[in-house]
Amino acid sequence: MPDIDMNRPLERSDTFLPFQMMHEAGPIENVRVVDVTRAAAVAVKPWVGRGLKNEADQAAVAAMRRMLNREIPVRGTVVIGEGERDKAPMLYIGEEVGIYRRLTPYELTKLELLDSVPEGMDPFLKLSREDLLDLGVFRDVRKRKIPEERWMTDEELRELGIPVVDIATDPLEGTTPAAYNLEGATTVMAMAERGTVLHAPDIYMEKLVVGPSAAGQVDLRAPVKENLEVIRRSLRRDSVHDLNIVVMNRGRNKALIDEIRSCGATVKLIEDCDMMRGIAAAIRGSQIHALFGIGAAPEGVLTAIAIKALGGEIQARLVSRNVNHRDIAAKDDAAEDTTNAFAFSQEEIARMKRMKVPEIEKVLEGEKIFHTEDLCSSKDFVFGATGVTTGDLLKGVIVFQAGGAITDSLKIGGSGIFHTIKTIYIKDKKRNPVRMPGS
Ligand code: VTB
Repeated sequence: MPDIDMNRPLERSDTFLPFQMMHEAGPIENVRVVDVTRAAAVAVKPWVGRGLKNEADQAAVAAMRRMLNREIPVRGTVVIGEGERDKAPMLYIGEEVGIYRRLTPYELTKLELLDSVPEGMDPFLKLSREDLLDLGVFRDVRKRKIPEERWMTDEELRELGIPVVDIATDPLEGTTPAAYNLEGATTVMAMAERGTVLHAPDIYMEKLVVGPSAAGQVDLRAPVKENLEVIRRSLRRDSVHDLNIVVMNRGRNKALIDEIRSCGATVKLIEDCDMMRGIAAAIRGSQIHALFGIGAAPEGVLTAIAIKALGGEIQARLVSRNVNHRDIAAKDDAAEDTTNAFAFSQEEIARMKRMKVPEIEKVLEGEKIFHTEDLCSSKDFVFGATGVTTGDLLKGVIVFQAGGAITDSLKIGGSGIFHTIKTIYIKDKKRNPVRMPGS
């Protein structure tokens, strides 16, 4: 920190900072992603602790999609989402969302049946009322395609200042903690420039995540001991014993956990949600100094987007789903994982190819290391998250009997500005006046 002389006269540059903050955030960073994650978190709340994972997840997905399509002025394509179209009805990979999405004929039909076609549909939809009627009355309308030239192109939208984005989302990160009312369930959404986010299939990913001070100095291929030493030095700890490293409690990470412990560092074992814990590694005061080990790949890409905004680093390798996914303590035979992490099934290879994962040959050899920039190369981007149940970074949703809720969210983006957003909504302020959080 430079010394500030409080007695010197004010200069022009003193008032510059607030303007700089406003202008550094690009149009994508300014998209209201937290409105989307907040809606999802509040929608999940009634399902917390009910033991119903899918219902909790579906509540988040439906709320997100509705909010995106009604309120968020972008044209977005889901690149990391609920899965492939045939498996997921909503927020599937490839689905277009946002106010400026290209509506499906089915959606148009519904509009037509419910109402007259809203005038406001132009200027992004170049369809006449006759076109719509044409489409609308046929029963097989779902299969019909509206010719490309009828839609505003991405370029035309950009010229109007409308963001055209890739969307990465984990509508409910931690369906298990949500269903069992355990720590750390979160709703998550990120947006970046079109074509800048790795389309990661839903397989596993070996991750090494560190904060800004150790960024650029760790190496996923180096011995654990060396990486721990780099992290110790960068955080100015006297000893490796002061480091708290997060690893998922799974048989596939057993050897790694033993090694970290034998180097003297503490391991924080987690059952779920390695995304927010990875992000916490780049936030001082979170008591988390790094994340190591194998978790899921889509979550790894979302981690990368947030880590990039925070100036940290992630290094990652894609890993087959065949590795051990059981808790270390769950069964004795779960303890050892002798599977080759890179023995991908034919189906996994086909999926990677379909999703255009780069340098597949190297991936198959376990030699392809994805760095932060390989996972997200966008300059203008945004990441938002809202707590469902309380975790390391965010408090869970609180709902009032009298109607209303308190939510806790964070938002970060390309400019590096970090927003913590506490939202209090109360319907009946007579019975339930607004209070300072924590009082
Ligand atoms: C991981 C982790 C996620 O689910 O994917 C985990 O990255 C599932 O791992 O954050 P297993 O297949 O070993 O059970 C989460 O914890 C939550 O979605």
